[in-house]
Amino acid sequence: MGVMIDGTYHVDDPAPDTAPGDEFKRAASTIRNWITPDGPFAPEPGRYHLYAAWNCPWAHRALLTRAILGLQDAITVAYARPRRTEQGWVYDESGAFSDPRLNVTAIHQVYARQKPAYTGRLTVPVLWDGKTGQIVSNESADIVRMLGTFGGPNLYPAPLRAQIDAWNDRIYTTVNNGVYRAGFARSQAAYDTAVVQVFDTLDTIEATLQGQDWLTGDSFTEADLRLFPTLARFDVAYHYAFKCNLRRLSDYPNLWTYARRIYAMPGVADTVRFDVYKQGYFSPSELRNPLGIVPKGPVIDWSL
Ligand SMILES: N[C@@H](CCC(=O)N[C@@H](CS)C(=O)NCC(=O)O)C(=O)O
Repeated sequence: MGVMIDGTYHVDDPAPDTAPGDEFKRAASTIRNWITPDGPFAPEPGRYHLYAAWNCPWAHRALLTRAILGLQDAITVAYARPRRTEQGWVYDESGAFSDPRLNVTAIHQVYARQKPAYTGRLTVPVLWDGKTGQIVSNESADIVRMLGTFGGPNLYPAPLRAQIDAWNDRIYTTVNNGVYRAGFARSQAAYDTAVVQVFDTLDTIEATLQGQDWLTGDSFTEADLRLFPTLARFDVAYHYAFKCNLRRLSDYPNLWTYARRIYAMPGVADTVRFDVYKQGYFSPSELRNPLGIVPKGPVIDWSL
């Protein structure tokens, strides 16, 4: 996977993703403009374009927000191919994995248009502005929040914000990124720490969902939205590919019902591609899956 330095793409990545203690460390996003009613980035239908990949859980946050807020016609999407190449996330010239707006063949081509010249990782999701030709944001948490300015149900209502923030913090560290800290750990100790945290939080959520439908009580919020991408990938990918195998999602009665309740919400199933998750997470990797063989199972029924 490459990086960009001063607007130029470099195939070799000089900065490893590990911190002291052999723990996986995710780089911070750096393009963080905001959509606001009075501009310069105003919420106008048809103006913005989302660079996504079906298998990326951070892109999934943005796809879910688009679906749940009913913004499918307002925001266009380009889905990258499931497996990265030495060009990073790539797009075909046509078909299901092509870019209908700029017709780029790699995400680095979008970052290369940025002014001032971009330096950093070439990640998805990217929310791109067709009017200025610039990236609005490459931070999924911000994209989720700012798509709320287009209308639709409020997923971050003021009275619940403290609760949502607390869930988001814990779920980001120990679950959304926790599964990566387990799967990408470079030592037994780093893996042990991460995997225990994943299941501690899932156990807490299982207890919380005893007698209530959503994390904060009666209504679906951003906290539920941000948990779902990890749940959707759990049994098909993280359980095996990232060794998060103390339990399966489907072993938790409340969590499993909850995950299927979200899957049954209008538009949500259209954001999920279990086949692509397997292709992506079982990509050839010298450290984890040298031959890139994709397992056949598991067979899971997501209907309620
Ligand atoms: N902070 C970013 C993280 C996004 C991210 O790490 N995306 C991964 C794919 S799941 C990526 O594109 N990685 C490419 C790279 O780091 O080179 C966000 O949440 O938007």
